[in-house]
Amino acid sequence: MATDVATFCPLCVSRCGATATVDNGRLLALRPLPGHPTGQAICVKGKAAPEIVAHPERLLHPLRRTTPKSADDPGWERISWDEALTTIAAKLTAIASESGPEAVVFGSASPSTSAMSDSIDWLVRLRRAFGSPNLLGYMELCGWGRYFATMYTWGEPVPGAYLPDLDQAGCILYWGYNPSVSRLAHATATTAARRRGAKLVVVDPRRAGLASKADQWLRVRPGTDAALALAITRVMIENDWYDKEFVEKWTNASWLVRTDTGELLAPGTTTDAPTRAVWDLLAESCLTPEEAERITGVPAEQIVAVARLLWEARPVAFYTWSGLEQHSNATQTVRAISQLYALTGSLDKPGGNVLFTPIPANPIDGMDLRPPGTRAIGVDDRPLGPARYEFVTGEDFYRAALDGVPYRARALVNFGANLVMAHGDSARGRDALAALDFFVHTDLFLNPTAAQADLVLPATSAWEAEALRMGFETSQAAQSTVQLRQQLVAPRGEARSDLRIIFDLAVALGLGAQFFDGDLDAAWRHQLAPSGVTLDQLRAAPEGIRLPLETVHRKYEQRGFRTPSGVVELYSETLRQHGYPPLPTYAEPSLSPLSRPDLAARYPLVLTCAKSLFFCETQHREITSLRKSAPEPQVELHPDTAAARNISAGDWVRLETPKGSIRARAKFNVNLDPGVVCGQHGWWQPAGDLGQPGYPPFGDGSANLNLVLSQTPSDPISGSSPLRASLCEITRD
Ligand SMILES: Nc1nc2c(c(=O)[nH]1)N[C@H]1C(S)=C(S)[C@@H](COP(=O)(O)OP(=O)(O)OC[C@H]3O[C@@H](n4cnc5c(=O)[nH]c(N)nc54)[C@H](O)[C@@H]3O)O[C@H]1N2
Ligand SMILES: Nc1nc2c(c(=O)[nH]1)N[C@H]1C(S)=C(S)[C@@H](COP(=O)(O)OP(=O)(O)OC[C@H]3O[C@@H](n4cnc5c(=O)[nH]c(N)nc54)[C@H](O)[C@@H]3O)O[C@H]1N2
Ligand code: SF4
Ligand SMILES: [Mo]
Repeated sequence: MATDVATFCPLCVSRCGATATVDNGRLLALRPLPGHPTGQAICVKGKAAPEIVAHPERLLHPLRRTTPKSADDPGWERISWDEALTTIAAKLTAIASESGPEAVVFGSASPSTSAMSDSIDWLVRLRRAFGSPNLLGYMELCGWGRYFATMYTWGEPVPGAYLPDLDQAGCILYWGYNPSVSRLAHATATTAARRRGAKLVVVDPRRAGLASKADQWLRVRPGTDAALALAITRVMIENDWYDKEFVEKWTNASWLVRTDTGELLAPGTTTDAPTRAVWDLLAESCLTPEEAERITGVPAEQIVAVARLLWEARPVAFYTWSGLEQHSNATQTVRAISQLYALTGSLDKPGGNVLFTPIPANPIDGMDLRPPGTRAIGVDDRPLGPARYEFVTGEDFYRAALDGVPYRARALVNFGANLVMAHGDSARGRDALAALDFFVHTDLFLNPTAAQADLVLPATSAWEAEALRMGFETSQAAQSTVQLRQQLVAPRGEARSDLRIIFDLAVALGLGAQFFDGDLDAAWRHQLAPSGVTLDQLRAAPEGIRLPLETVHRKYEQRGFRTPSGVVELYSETLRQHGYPPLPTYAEPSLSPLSRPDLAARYPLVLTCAKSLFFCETQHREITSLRKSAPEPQVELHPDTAAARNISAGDWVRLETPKGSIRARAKFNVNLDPGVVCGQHGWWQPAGDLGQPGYPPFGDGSANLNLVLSQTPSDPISGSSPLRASLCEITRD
């Protein structure tokens, strides 16, 4: 008999509350769970959960390769879990004793695109307990701008942790973020906010998702967002459309700067040197709307109108994401938007960006286990970048594996990440993986990254194992909810949950003492203890338990900001001391028609990309119901751009960059700037049921966008790759 069980979908960052229908050991359906704070809706991917669980190509057993990495066929051979775990522990221990634990890099699929969100903190704990400072986790492509770049202004992650208070916002600003595709819970909350009268501003080269409903849609040229922000800021300043009290009291606007050295002087410092106030320097470094129009393509009048709207409709709540992360100027762009946001005075106020109070919990990510004395890969080159926070960029990892700089990365323990498809320079990624002495990959499917592994471990899907989620982030109600996702169906084959594998590995490595001797329940009890909620209570309440937590506003009035100076650092002395511009600046993207006129003649179009509603990143092309809706890789272009090249809608085209070419179908989009095209990454998997082919990740016939995109020249501060603004030409195939 079919039964309904409350659960949540962890396939993407939305983590939608859901009702699962289970019958006779099979998952039949996933539907919304309206009482759950993220349960208003389920997307097509969530609805496809039963197909994912039951897919015939799922990995079911641990496998060992039997041929050299250069061979076309890894010759996978089934082995037991015991043998797999013993082999991994022996290899990692040997490498650590020969080369130090830092030679072992740990990797994870992004928690925004996979159920690794269930276990990422425990993986970080394992890495730290093992002694490695190196986590390969897409920080430079996905999280840097939201989390760490903003630390240099706010001392805290805004908007990464300080999320938009959509329920009370007067004006919502989405900048390079399309939640209709990427985070359903934000999209539904935004629609509700619009209904009660909130204004909406969207900055995006495409009129996608909520952009079509926005009060203002700013069609920015990819990679020029900082120029736009600097012009909006200038209009705010010139018209007094900013929060003077906040700026004076809580930022360093009134502090003095030595004009001979650029040094920022703390209030009260005396000097004979010439000085100017930060505010004056800042105002001068902004752009006029006309200058910004020339750079960004956004009309000057619209820039003025948006500055006015932000002021009149405040409080402003904002979010930025992929559209701003993957650029050679990512850090400065985020700095410019942080500056603009500081002027609204909306931070940490109702309806602005706030820190929804989290459920009290014991931290499990093992900060206390960090061994002293290791140096993360990349920290020498970019001391303020991701490596400072123990994240390795793709390019730095490849260099460490291939060239031994700054030391040799010899092993990779990877959970899910499809590195070769997800980073630019795919072929270099494959070579880097082949150069490792040992590579173990855990996944549900054999992806092109797994093809370079020595061992492959089968992971359960989200519905085959329990998982604990403390906080659903998007509102106070969501952040107050703790839920233990139940095991709904038995694991397929010998698959184990990522969490089980992490704990088993820890025990095999002799780190059981830091992992509750492999006892997951004991680990969760420890994690939960400060919350007052017990594991038994959660098992009896599959829909989750909501705690009576309240958001605390204007925390800075009690304790200041968590920057070195205690105020919002519009002028960053930290950046200056490292040789970077202390005030937000605009730098032309590294691969643009203006910065590379030599390439622009041959590759005249600006190339960006965006996610698909139907798939997560490089996944899900094998799922029949999803592939039916989006059967082939597409590139969006303006009809005039197509006509000039004799291309009709639906034609197969070649997307050519200086690195090579890939295939895609032409999709017309009249709302695009004719000079801009938008591709899709992630195409490799066939959908057997539909007779839809796969595409080789490398070489002829490939549809892998990242094969022809490059990781460099990257952002000088973070190493972010220019995946969202480069140059290409489109021709008929
Ligand atoms: N359906 C689905 N959901 C997902 C994912 C998925 O693959 N599929 N992935 C998950 C992950 S890992 C992430 S990181 C999030 C990302 O979520 P989003 O950031 O919302 O994802 P994107 O659609 O890639 O990018 C957002 C918008 O940025 C625009 N854009 C491109 N270039 C620029 C630019 O230079 N400037 C500006 N201002 N905008 C630009 C694109 O047109 C796009 O509409 O989504 C998560 N959720
Ligand atoms: N050109 C271009 N490149 C991009 C992006 C872009 O927008 N444009 N986006 C970038 C971003 S934002 C990100 S986050 C990265 C994403 O890159 P990845 O994090 O590598 O994400 P996916 O491509 O979704 O691949 C996830 C892999 O994990 C496996 N997997 C899924 N769920 C689980 C699980 O629960 N456990 C385990 N062990 N494995 C699982 C999947 O089968 C798949 O093989 O790509 C980046 N690359
Ligand atoms: S939006 Fe994300 S979390 Fe929600 S149902 Fe779809 S895939 Fe699952
Ligand atoms: Mo991401």
